[in-house]
Amino acid sequence: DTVPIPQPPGYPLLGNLSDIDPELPIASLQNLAKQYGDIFSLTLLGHRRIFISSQKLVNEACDEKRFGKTVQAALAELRNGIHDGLFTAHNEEENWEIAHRVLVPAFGPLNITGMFDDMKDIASQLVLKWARYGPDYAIPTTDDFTRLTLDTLALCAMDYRFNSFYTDDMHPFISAMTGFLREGGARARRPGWMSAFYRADDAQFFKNIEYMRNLSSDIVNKRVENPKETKDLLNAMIKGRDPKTGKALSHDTIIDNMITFLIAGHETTSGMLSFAFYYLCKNPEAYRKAQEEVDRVIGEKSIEAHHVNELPYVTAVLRETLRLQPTAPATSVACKSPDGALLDGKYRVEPGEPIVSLLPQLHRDPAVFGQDAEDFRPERMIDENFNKLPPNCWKPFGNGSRGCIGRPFAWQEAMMVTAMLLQYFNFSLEDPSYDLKIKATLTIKPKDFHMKAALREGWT
Ligand code: MNH
Repeated sequence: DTVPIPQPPGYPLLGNLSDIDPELPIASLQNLAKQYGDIFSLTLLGHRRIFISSQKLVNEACDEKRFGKTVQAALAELRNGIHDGLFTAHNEEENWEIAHRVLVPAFGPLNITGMFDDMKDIASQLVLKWARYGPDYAIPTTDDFTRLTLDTLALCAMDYRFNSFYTDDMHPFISAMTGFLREGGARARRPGWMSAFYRADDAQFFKNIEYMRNLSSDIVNKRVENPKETKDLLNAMIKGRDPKTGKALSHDTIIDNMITFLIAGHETTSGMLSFAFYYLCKNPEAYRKAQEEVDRVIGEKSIEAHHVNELPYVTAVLRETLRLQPTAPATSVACKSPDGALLDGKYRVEPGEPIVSLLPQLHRDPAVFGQDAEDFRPERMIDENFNKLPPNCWKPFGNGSRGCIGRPFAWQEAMMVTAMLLQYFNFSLEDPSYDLKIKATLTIKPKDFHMKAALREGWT
């Protein structure tokens, strides 16, 4: 027997549009989950969407034999600029398979370790900036971490320097990309008939795409004409051949994926670092343990790649940060069978209907994380506890074959930066009464979060 999926009452034409705060959609959805339970549906722009948020249901939706990624809403709009690049490709698209097989080794441990020195180069620029500005400077935490993650990606992906720490204005590529992402989200929220009123925004959207693609195209051409022996992702894409078909990536596919890495990799990683430092500042005991570990393992030496694997408590801090604040807060799948599916044996889902996993709610499932699920407690993420968690209860990097290919990249970068910062500075909240506020675009990050950084003794 089937049971109807709970749905809040809506309005004709508008459906449930008014249930969603356009400034913070994820918070609205979390509130609906608290009210309606671990499965509910909404009608948005004429289509039904299903939202799930318990380990039990998400675990079922992670079965790749029955369900697969669907490219919806803002992600679908981004296809105007990055087409069938890895992140925005539909499951059946051949270019996804080819690029996936070519790029998996490039994101493997060996290659990522090879990028350590470039990552450290950019991280050192951040350390220098904060050291020079001094202990009273109100650090614009998220902006500076975004400078860091963008510059790191550009350097490691294509040996290009944005030099964000040396200029007041962001590089024009960055404003084009930010505009592209912002407008992609806005387009996804307005009904098609409204587009007539948005001609100027449309024009800007496509101008931004053109700018990003032209700059990327120049970089690719320059590399093809002047080959260079580096281990960056661009070389992997130019030289790589698909082991199965022998095919190379086309010029356009290389551009799609180069822009994809910058988009998929910068805000997610910068948000993770920002939230991690927020939680450390708010939880002195966790802060003390993390810093003690860094002092014991690295001391006053200069950090090296192997250190990243020798810091279990810092690892747990980042895992716990992504549990409470998964910076890519939702992923969506649809069922593969043309007959539809029954979720939990009773909720009927039609073919193609998006089933969205609400990660911040999943990560607070009381059946898995208990009554203190809201608390920041890295201890629960230490390997011996982490490995005992039930399957698919912690999904900040997505699922299966469509999970994050950049995970080892992001992890090495964030571990290294966190360790270095704890090594050099003592941090505190700029405003001790600050409580977390969240800003949402495609990703989430802290809003108006400032901290102070005092150089530790020995470095001055
Ligand atoms: Mn990443 C896919 C989260 C860092 C490149 N990433 C995903 C997905 C999540 C995700 C979730 C699955 C999306 C979906 O199901 O629709 N990614 C993160 C987080 C971080 C992150 C939380 C950092 C923290 N990602 C990075 C970095 C890069 C990157 C860094 C690149 C260098 N991510 C990708 C790409 C995909 C992806 C590419 C798409 C993979 C695929 O579908 O083949």
